[in-house]
Amino acid sequence: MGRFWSLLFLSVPILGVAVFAYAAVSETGLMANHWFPEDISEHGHVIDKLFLFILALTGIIFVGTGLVLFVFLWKYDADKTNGQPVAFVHGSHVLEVVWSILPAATLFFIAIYQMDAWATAKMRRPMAADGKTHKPPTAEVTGRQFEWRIRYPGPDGVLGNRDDLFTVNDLHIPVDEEIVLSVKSEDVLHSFFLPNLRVKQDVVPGMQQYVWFKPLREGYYDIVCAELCGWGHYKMKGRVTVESASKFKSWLTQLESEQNQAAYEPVVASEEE
Ligand SMILES: [Cu+2]
Repeated sequence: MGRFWSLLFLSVPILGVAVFAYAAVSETGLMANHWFPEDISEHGHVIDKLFLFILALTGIIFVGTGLVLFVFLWKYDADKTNGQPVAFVHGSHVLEVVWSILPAATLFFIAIYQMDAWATAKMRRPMAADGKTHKPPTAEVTGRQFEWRIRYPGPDGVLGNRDDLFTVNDLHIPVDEEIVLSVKSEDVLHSFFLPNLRVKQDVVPGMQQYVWFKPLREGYYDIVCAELCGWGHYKMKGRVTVESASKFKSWLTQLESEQNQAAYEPVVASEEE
């Protein structure tokens, strides 16, 4: 029976690595597209590199731990007579220190190693053409249970006034341009996730966040919520349309005319009546 368990535990690292490798290389069949979604962003490769580095590091430790577990189960099989009495040990100070310092040093290394990636993704917010102020957001995205509300500045180019344009789950952005989005939440914790652009930002009510990226390929891509935010979390899905600057402009113009037609003009009672 001990042999069975040791082989079962040995299958964990083997199957684990095999499935990962198969998903990464297969282009058709069951596991196709189970690896990274297509990267269409200028800085996406930085995130992917970091991800793969951490995956390799944890993968090696995972396989090593699995193998050690197998060896011990196999060697000290209870069905076999080992002949030696069980030794009682109090533990080892040396081992405790070693297995505390090693992970701490590794984490410290990763913290230093990823500093530039973090700064590019989260701290170096793009500047406007004048070089003094931050680039204003192309649109504002507000997560709420269970949709993404999107707001564009109207013809005056300023967000937050009467001529703003609204859509739901339908974000359009121009290709080959540095895009800044302002992201917020109206109710609970959501996570604004654009898998193809390698952008993910948690949002909580009362906090204003900015994300930025540069899309390099036109097409339709997903917006998803990456934080369990309630019963309808699974359907909190929107669409990003990356299109040419001229198409984007005409889409905005069309949105504007549709919205003007639908606008409710309050009836002001005249003084004569
Ligand atoms: Cu959500």
